[in-house]
Amino acid sequence: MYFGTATNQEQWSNKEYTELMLEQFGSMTPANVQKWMYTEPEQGVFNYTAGDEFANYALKNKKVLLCDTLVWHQQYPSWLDEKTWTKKDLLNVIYQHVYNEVKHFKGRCFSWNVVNEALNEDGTWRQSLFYNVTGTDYIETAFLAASAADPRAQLYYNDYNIEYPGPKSAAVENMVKWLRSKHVKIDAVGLESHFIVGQAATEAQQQQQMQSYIDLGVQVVVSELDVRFETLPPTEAGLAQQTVDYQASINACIKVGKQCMGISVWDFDDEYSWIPSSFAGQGDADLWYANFTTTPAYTGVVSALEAGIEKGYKSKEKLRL
Ligand code: 9MR
Repeated sequence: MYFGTATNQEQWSNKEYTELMLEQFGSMTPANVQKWMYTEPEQGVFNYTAGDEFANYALKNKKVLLCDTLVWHQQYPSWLDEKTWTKKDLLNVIYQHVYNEVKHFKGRCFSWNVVNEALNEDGTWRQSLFYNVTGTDYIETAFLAASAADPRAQLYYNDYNIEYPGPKSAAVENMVKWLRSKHVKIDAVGLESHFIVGQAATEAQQQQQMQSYIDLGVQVVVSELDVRFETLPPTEAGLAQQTVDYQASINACIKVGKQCMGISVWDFDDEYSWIPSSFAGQGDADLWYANFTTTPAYTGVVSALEAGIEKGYKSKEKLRL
């Protein structure tokens, strides 16, 4: 099992940040540099400079490299929207993009988030460029291209609000069944786990939902965990609740056993969190405050992980927290 974080190179010039990252985490996910807009800025012109820098740095520091993301309705290049595509041509473009990128990083990525966030909250398909032109064929094409390019990389479907039973998680289950029935390689579901303090899925709900995916023959990961406050500053009671909310995900992952392969937080220090720019006035979602002191949730996460290790659920390897 790994316990890791998403990060960006821009932050690595901060020594305090980088020391913590290298000391505390067992895996690294690039929060941006492997996304389509950066890796294929013009059609057929690939740029892996920043992605390579990230990958090599992570591996040099003996981190598990979790690669992110191949097909997503955000952060894709503008040329995709500037043309009117036939289904055949767009599927070909998707195949070429995924194949080229996965091949480039072959042997370095433990996993790929192949398709991100393809569903609406009610379990219907998101009306993205990809869906509008190809229907659900783009999903199959992306997974096929990824498995052809690197048969050893773990291939994930990754989404949020799929950590508990409901229409969206039911739709993910159907997607897994559909891909598996067609013998398309999909290894795990990534549960992003972007929660709000006091509104997170409970440990029991998360364990139940993880088990539902596992029962379909795939594994699970907690891929982007954070628990944000809707109003700031946090109260003492809020901090205690945030700790419980963080622990719910850790404990659920531990309880389902090896089939939950790992947990990543999406940024670990509030200074660099994505939250304030996406949710004005919200924040303090991470395990360290902006000034690099630990939050109560950090202590709670460490004790939940240690309890899991003692019970023998997890190996200590790669687990730095
Ligand atoms: O952390 C990423 C941030 O730097 C980008 O500006 C943002 C663009 O939407 O994407 C963030 O990462 C997202 C991830 O790729 C998918 N799940 C939600 C994450 C937070 O938005």
